[in-house]
Amino acid sequence: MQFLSKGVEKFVNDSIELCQPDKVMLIDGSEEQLNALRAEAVATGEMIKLNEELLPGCYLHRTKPNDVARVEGRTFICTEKQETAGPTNNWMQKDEAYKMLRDIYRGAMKGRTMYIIPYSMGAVGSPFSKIGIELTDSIYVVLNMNIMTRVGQKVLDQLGSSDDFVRGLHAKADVDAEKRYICQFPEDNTIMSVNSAYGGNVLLGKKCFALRIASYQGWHEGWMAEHMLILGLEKPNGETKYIAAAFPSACGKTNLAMLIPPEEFAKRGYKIHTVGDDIAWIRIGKDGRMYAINPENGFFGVAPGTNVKSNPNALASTRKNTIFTNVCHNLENNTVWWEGLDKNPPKKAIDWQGNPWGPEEQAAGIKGAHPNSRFTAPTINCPCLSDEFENPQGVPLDAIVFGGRRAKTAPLVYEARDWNHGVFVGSIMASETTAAASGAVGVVRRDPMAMLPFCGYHMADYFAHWIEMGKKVKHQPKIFNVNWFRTDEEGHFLWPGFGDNMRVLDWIIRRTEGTAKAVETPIGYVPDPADININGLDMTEADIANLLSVDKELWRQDAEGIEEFYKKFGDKLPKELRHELDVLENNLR
Ligand code: GTP
Ligand code: SPV
Ligand code: MN
Repeated sequence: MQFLSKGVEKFVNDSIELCQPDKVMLIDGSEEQLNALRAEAVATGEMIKLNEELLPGCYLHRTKPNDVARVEGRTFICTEKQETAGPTNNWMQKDEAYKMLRDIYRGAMKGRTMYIIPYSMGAVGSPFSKIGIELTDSIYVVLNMNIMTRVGQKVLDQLGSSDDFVRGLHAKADVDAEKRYICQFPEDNTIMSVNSAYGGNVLLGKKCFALRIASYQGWHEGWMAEHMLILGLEKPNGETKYIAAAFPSACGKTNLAMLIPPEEFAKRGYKIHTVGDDIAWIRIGKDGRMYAINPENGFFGVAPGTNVKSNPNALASTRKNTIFTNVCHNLENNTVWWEGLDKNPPKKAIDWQGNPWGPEEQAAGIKGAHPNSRFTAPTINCPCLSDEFENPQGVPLDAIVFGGRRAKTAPLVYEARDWNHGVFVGSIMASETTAAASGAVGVVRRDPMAMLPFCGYHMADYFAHWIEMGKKVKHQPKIFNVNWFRTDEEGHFLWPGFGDNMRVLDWIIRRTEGTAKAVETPIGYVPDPADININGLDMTEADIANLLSVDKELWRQDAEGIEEFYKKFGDKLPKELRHELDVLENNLR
């Protein structure tokens, strides 16, 4: 095949020779072509067309039960030297990885069609944006990429004869979990994903490119790729402040990004505008502030727990032109259902594994939807999408927020003393694992900046890059840490969360403006309990004080865990972070 870009031409032709597809199809982005693919996927049973009246343009897809989440154990950073990937990544020597992978890809598309997907991360032509070419043998991937990114001929036109694009080769092969590999080659702008057909493993623009490859690019080019939502908080005076927040997978980014303020705030005119729910690319603007774009064009959101109360905006986003993956198929009206959607589970349904499902199965504790089942919804469906979503320059950040799932230790919110302390706060993040990745759920692990599974290079270099960026930026965003997940002795959440998180955002914004009070503690500034607005909440100031308490003994234990974690990085750990840990230990003495 011929392309204006000789790099694209070589990549496509080499891949055709390796994978030996029967047919090759260039995805031009036209509705005719996409409709034909939808019809084909329905005809082969790959996707199920849902009720056109209730869910227009929506489809259901089930992946194999062994292929329902990211696979961190089989995800590799492949570089010349191990030092580049660092101690927190699985590593393979890149030439050895290419050799091993070529054997798996050889002939893998025989009898299948290879689709060529030109896509742009970020608005086509924005100075922030980057282009990728994904080759895949999966219509599901084509249709998801068409929602999650900007796809088609317009992207090739933008690329022109340039070779500056990220190569992504995906083959379902036999969906053999033993031969599954998600390999990133950051030195070569290349991704190879094989033997999976599930979301984060195969929608290569998302975690593989926009975080693993892009974080490495950002390190070299002076910008940052982060696992962050971006939201605009509009105040009654019409001014909008922007916040980016990093929480690990399935820890509340989509929910916070689409938050609906409680009555107490709504009646005064506060509004939240969604810019992004998962990924932020951050650059320093000419005015010395940090600017962020959301490089994606859709939401790949967790379905279970999404309902009219918890996240009406997310639910509304899924009512048309959405692809559902591994949710429960409601046969009563050919729609979808998942745990936590409503108290009305279908009597006649098919579960995420393709088995009949109804009241009996439910009573037996069998789930209708997989805990990591997802919706792929276009951003334009979101009722609270920010007017700035397409702004090629991004939005200026006033605050950066870190957070995780901690039953104890971390208070509801605290503020870092300065930028370097904020980098420290991000670097020591810990959170309970979730169903978003295969493996045990509920185990506390260190997940710095929510990037442990997504940083494409040595984590100590990544920390150093954060510190460097702080030096370069004239107006540093303030840095905070939040924890919506503190529990009592019986394991009940102490904080109502969801819309009420607005009360914490309000304090954060007032801190950036210098109008809210705080108390100094060994770990940083926490609010004066009286400064968290609890009007309309069934809570007392004493409850808030409890949520904000800093238990020195628990923090001493945490500091020991941080010492252990930091040991991994040896001499490469930036001295600024070593200093912050010394300060913390001293404060706790
Ligand atoms: P990824 O898409 O995997 O990156 O996840 P995410 O960070 O966007 O998480 P999401 O918003 O989808 O939330 C994941 C789970 O956390 C859902 O089951 C939510 O119901 C739950 N959750 C979100 N916000 C809150 C909160 O404020 N409090 C409590 N208790 N649960 C929450
Ligand atoms: C996450 O796991 O953080 C996700 C879903 O956003 S996935 O695309 O599978 O990575
Ligand atoms: Mn995510």
